[in-house]
Amino acid sequence: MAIFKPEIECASRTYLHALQSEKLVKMVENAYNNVPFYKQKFDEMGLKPEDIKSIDDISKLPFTVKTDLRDNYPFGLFARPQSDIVRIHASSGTTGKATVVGYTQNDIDVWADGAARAICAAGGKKDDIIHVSYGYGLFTGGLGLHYGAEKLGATALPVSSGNTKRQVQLLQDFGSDIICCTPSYAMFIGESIRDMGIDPKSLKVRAGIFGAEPWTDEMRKEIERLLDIKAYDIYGLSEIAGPGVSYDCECQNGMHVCEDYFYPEIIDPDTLEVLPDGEYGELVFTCIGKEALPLIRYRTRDICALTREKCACGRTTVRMAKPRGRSDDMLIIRGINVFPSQVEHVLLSLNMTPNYLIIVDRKNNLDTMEVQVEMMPDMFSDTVKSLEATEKMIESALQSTLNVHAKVRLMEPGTLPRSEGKAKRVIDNRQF
Ligand code: DLL
Repeated sequence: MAIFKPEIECASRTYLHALQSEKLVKMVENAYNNVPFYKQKFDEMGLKPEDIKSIDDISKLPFTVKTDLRDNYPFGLFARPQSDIVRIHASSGTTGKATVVGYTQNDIDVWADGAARAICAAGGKKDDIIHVSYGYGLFTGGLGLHYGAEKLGATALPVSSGNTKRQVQLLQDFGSDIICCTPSYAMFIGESIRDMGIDPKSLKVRAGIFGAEPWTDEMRKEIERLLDIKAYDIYGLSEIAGPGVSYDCECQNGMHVCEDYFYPEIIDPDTLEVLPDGEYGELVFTCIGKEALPLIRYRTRDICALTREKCACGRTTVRMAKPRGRSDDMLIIRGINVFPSQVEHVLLSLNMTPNYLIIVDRKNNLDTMEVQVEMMPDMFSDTVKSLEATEKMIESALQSTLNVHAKVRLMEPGTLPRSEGKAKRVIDNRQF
């Protein structure tokens, strides 16, 4: 299968090391000179940009966490003036404020390059139609794969998510070759095709690029069976770029990281020590190829492991395992990130009690979310009608903050479980 950028994807480890070193030195200068947050951090540590001479010095650098983005909301960590920013995306923050990411034209090119590598690794070619069913908007999924498809020279089909019958119709009528969406939506489309009595073999689609949420190899097999395609994993996060930070090749044996742009490390989330290849820990990225948001040692909270063993596909870039979970409490519901603290924030802003429980399930392969919240004692005497109206009001407030529908159930005061230690806020019945 073709390789989009063999000079990088198949480069020697020595070459990659030299390239990463050169890029790290530049990015550290950019961060220090243009982002007051980093200047202050370096100064407090007594660290100077000149102390960083190669990628081997990376462990001298401070970590960055999601709350640093929130504390500098919205544009405080940007290293470029507004006039150089050509795009903004955002994802869920831990409370009411989103995590905001800015891109220069070069950053968009870097990101599109990563996404193009991913599509090419999934067998995508110039004469393919790439059916993009990730959401378009502030979420990076839709536009990420879209620009990747164009960069590859293929035809991007910006369907966006939802309206499953129309998705199927377009797959039939346009003869899309590759479909991109979340794995749970791929399952749903596959089942809809089956329920509509359509033989998946009658569709031209031959591969899918699925990510934005955890999924298992069993689910991969099921999607491959339902849609009669080969299913490829793709990973990314808004803070670093979006989809295409890493991607599956035909060996489906770990995702190749675009390590000329995003330098990965695995750390022990408690001691913050760097762990050797093969050991599971928290994934950390340094954006050595980006201008507007040069994040240093960004803690993704995703738990996974790295390997630098050469892959049978010929690529030499480091591979990451499928993320196994998170070192924080973030949930991914239908591909959208949700923090329990966001739910709490909404409830408190509506003067509700902070006694709540989130129940996540998967029905017909689609994630569902229910928020049980205890009534205030004075609500207990309200009529059923007014309680239903309150539930609807909370549902709509949650929808507008989380971008995900959550069913709300008001519970009698004192009925939700109490804990003597950490409150248990989430019951996740899904099997990953
Ligand atoms: O989900 C970017 C993306 C879009 C990736 C489309 C792949 C395809 P965020 O909304 O910022 O960005 O969410 C990032 O989603 O830290 C992981 O926890 C999770 N995630 C993303 N891809 C995968 C994957 C996009 N392939 C967060 N497997 C990340 C498991 C994934 N988890």
